Amino acid sequence: MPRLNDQVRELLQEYADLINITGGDAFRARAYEKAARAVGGHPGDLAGLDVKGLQQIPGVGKSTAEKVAEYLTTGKITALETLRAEIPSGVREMMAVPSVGPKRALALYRDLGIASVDELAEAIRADRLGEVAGFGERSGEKILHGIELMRQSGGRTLLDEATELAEQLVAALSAVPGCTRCAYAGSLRRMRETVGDIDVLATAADSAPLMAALTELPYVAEVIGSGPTKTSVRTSQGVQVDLRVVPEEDWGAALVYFTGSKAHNIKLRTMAVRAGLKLSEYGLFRADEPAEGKAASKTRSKTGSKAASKAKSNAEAGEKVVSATEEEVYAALGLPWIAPPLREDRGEIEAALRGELPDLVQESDLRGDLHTHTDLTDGLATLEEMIDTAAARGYSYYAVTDHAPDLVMQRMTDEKMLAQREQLRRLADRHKKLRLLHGTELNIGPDGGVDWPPEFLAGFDVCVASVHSHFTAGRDAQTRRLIRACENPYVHVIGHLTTRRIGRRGPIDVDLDAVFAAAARTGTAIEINSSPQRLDLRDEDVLRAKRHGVRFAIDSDAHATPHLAYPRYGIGTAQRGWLTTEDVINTWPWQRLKRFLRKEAQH
Ligand code: DGT
Ligand code: CA
Ligand code: CA
Ligand code: ZN
Repeated sequence: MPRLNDQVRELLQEYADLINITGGDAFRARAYEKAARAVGGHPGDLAGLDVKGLQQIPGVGKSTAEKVAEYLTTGKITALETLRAEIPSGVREMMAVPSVGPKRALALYRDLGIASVDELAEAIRADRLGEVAGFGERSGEKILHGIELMRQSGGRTLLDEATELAEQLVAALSAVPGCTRCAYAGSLRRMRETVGDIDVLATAADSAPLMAALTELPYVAEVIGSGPTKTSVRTSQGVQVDLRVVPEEDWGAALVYFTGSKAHNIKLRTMAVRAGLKLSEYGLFRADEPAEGKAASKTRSKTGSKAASKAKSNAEAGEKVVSATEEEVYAALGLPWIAPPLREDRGEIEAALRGELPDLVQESDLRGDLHTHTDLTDGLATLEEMIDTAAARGYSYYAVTDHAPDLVMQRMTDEKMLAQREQLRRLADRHKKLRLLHGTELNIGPDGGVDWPPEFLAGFDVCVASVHSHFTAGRDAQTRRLIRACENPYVHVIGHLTTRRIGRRGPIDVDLDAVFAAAARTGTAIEINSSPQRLDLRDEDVLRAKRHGVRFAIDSDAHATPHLAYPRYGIGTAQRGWLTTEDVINTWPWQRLKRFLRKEAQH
């Protein structure tokens, strides 16, 4: 179940979408959209607020406040229910397909009766779209591509929503009498960018109370299956949860097994077989015979008391080897414990055997954030609010990087930027322990140029530069523009390099190796944008960039104070990319970072 604020954000966004789809007042729709963002980014909990209290939130007007208050007291918004009744939910899903939008979704529904994404794909393949005005030659192709993107992430849940849900589940199940251990496993523990379902593992002598507790949670909408070892449910948000309960002595083996990945497990099992062992979710056992003997060795059922079997010789067939912790399981295979984000069979087992596992960067290693926004551009919070929140995180440095003028809708000017710098310098007195950096997020133009001339750029402490336009330029053009941005002595960090939005927009077409080589050569860091919708650069590319000697900045790209917590997700991507503190510039002490930012001195 997402945070209450996020639930309300979703509902207000849906209301805005439905106003748009039904051809309602676009101005009203925008107001609700803005309110949705305001509520989602509001640091305080909405629970218990009344209409007056809700109106105190900047961006929330009276009619929004009334609707939210109605939801808080009755669990429903009547006006939203009315619109929902008018428009099939599939039409709103169509609107979410990249390049469709509300107007086209409505036209498709009204003129062709298309009421779902599946029907839309069908109609395009049958060449029926041409009949509706406003669809050009290549629209069908583009929409199909958009549908494909949505399906690739199809049904997968973003990391922030999955993490919040999993933490609630673990807290609820840990409180059940008889539960001795509980944790989440699967792709979420490995910090994959999206998860197919959430796997929770628990230990108890009797599994029944835990299974019952799961099925009775208020946000569980459907029980898919329930038995003594496994129960699967679906939440009201449509996320599947698998709960497995094992005896306490099997915790280690079960945790390894259900954390995966499948490829990592297969490698481990092969190693176990070679060592005359057998690894399953039930534990680690001595095999009947050495692996060189029979291919498929059967496990003899365990006889005698646990104490007696433990006392028997190691050669005893079918004997359970202690597996109360993951460390014991790995140790029995001759391996050190391997951190879950590495468990993808990308060379981690070989590295472990050589004693060369990376000392992974941790969230607590981060000393600052180098990409954040305020309400001077499209952020929700003021400069003071952002800085106060950053200070509370215990950072030693913090950069404010509002958008630059070429992103025209943000209406940035030289004067505004310089005034913000003054204001930031004044705030420095209030935060003696937090070094404030004045920066900007530049726009990388189609030719690789950026917003301001060198004289103006020289006034910033740090510049992030990102692609915000010309997403469809060809591969050579994209590669050239990014290399040129790296070569700019005032550009310190390339923001969200591929510009993808998970499930919404694919990456730009670019020769990443060429850009990584340029970044390494010029001393330009590449961002791991920690927003759960982006996670850009993604894990495999981080691994590749690291081989080129690239340095990274793990940043929040915060547009509201709660977003300053996003780096926990970027850290997951960094760990999956094998990064250490040596690779990540915003784990470095200020003096070292300062040298890195004096880029021009290096050429
Ligand atoms: P997901 O849910 O698609 O994001 O990915 P996972 O990795 O969480 O996969 P899931 O939920 O199907 O299974 C959880 C873990 O259980 C998986 O990472 C490894 C283990 N597992 C499941 N099925 C198999 C299997 O057939 N063979 C092996 N070796 N392990 C399996
Ligand atoms: Ca899973
Ligand atoms: Ca699963
Ligand atoms: Zn940004």
